[in-house]
Amino acid sequence: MISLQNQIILITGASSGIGTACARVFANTGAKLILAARRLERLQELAETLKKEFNTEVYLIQLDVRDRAAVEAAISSLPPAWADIDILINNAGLSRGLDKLHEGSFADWEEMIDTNIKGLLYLTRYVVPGMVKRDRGHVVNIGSIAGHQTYPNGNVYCGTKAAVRAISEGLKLDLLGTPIRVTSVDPGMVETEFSDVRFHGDTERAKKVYQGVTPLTPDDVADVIFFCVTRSPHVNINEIVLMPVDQASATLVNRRT
Ligand code: NDP
Ligand code: 8X3
Repeated sequence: MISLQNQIILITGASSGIGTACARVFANTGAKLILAARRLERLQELAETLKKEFNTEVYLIQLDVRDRAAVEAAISSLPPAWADIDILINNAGLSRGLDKLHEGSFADWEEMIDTNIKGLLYLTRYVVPGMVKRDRGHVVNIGSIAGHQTYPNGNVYCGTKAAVRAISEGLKLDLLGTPIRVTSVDPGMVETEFSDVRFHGDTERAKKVYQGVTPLTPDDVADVIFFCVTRSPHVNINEIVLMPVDQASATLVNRRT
């Protein structure tokens, strides 16, 4: 297992769910964390907690990953002590709506495509050249079971996660000959704000998604990411699919109630 002491880790979507769990797991390793999301207040609260609990050095970026110029500015203006990113965790993402394709919302589609695909690409494009130059680095993309199996009404979200899977594979191919690692971590059902966001704040509907099952927790996913980034430098975990025991496929879930 390699040490993460003084490694610089950039986590997008750190204000909630899997991103926050990653920040907590890595905060306890001696790594320095760059945390990015739109909700700066949440990041500030998280940073305070991590400093208090683990004495972690944290740098915050209020960032909408859909804004290419903002991503470029954020990465190019990092102070020298923070600029040499070792690990990029492309976690920011969301689903919007659960509609038949022919009845879907253009705004929902654009938000998902701009965040899950284009945002991930922007971060990758601005961060990876530095990794290539320094001859070290690891990119972890958060995909989904939705990128392996399309489910009814999941159309565009599933399409974005299939794209993440293809992009991870493409990046791995293009980085062959460098020591940079690329991993796609693809969870099934994880209880986070994901369903609240999908259903535009309809909390009752969101709660039903997790009713009668034991879903994954964000910590379960962060644990797997920790495993991937701490393997020996010659080992690349290409892809991991993790699911709750109560889930057999994107659509087949064992509900006890
Ligand atoms: P949450 O809604 O809890 O967290 C999503 C995070 O993404 C938030 O921190 C949010 O921050 C950030 N985000 C969303 N849009 C943007 C944006 N435009 N710019 C910057 N940050 C953004 O959901 P999860 O933790 O579940 O989701 C994390 C990732 O995991 C996503 O890629 C999701 O697709 C994936 N995933 C989730 C699963 C699940 O069942 N929950 C299963 C499989 C994959 P803010 O709003 O502050 O900007
Ligand atoms: C999130 C998991 O199955 O709700 O990517 O799409 S699912």
